[in-house]
Amino acid sequence: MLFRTLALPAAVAASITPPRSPAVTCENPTIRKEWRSLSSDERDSYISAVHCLAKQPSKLGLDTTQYDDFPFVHNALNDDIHFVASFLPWHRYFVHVYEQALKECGYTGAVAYWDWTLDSDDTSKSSIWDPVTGVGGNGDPNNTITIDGSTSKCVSDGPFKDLRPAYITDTLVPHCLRRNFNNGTEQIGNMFSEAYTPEAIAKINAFSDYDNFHNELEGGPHGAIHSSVAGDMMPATSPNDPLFFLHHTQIDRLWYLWQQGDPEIRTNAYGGIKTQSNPGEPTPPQATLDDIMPMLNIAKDIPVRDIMSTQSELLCYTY
Ligand SMILES: [Cu+2]
Repeated sequence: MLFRTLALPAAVAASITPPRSPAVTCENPTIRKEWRSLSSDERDSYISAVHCLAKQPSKLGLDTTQYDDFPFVHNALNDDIHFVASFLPWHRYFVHVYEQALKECGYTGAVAYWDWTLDSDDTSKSSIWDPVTGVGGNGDPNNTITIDGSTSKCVSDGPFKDLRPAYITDTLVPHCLRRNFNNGTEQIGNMFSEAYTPEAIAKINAFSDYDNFHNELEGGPHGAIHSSVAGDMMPATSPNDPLFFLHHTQIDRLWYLWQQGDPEIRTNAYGGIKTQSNPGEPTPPQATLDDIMPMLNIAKDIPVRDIMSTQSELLCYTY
């Protein structure tokens, strides 16, 4: 929308507050990049900031670190933020809060995304798992941890091999970072890549309404990556794995690209259910742009409306 300044007498003009326009509030949006197009300095700086967060005290007054605040909050809100309309805006906000935290820890760039469509030919062989240029690989069968009788593989290469996430869902149980690549069986196979090929994404993108677009994106590629990487990526404490944020930035990017397909209509296109439906209960309430997104004191609670455009004063980024 264009905002034209009319020629008014100075006194009158001064009394009128101009409407907020993206052109005024977000002049120089930061551009979020794919992980593999970061320079090695940018990567090092990002990784250092993650380790810095894992040394800072909790902002929630917990005995664990600021890094652990993210899985803690995600787990506590799990049922309010998944399989509901606010899945996309809530995670957009969550990634933004994480980005701000990385910046407080010295990172000067923008968060990066992992475009898994590029790897869907053979996901487990992707360069994203490279120990030097990527995020480290699958869990190591020779380095396992047994928690509550179940054994998982620890990531023993790459920049996050020494991370010690504190929580698994509601339990305080400091542990190694776990990954267990799979295709739904004991095999790695192609890690459910049929859900995130370029063709699969094009089909999702073809939905013109928010509700269908969101449901397909969350239930398809979003879920496929969580399930096939597994380990810490599976429980509601999935932000334990720094990969969570690269994955969710990609989900956010796909939403952004969908919005850009018809910005006039789709920037504020929103709808679907506000809360999860319980068996035997009446239809859940419908979501609106005025719904408040909780963030449990790692950031203030804000309405969905404030997060719909990435080119606002608050967010100010593009892809
Ligand atoms: Cu989530």
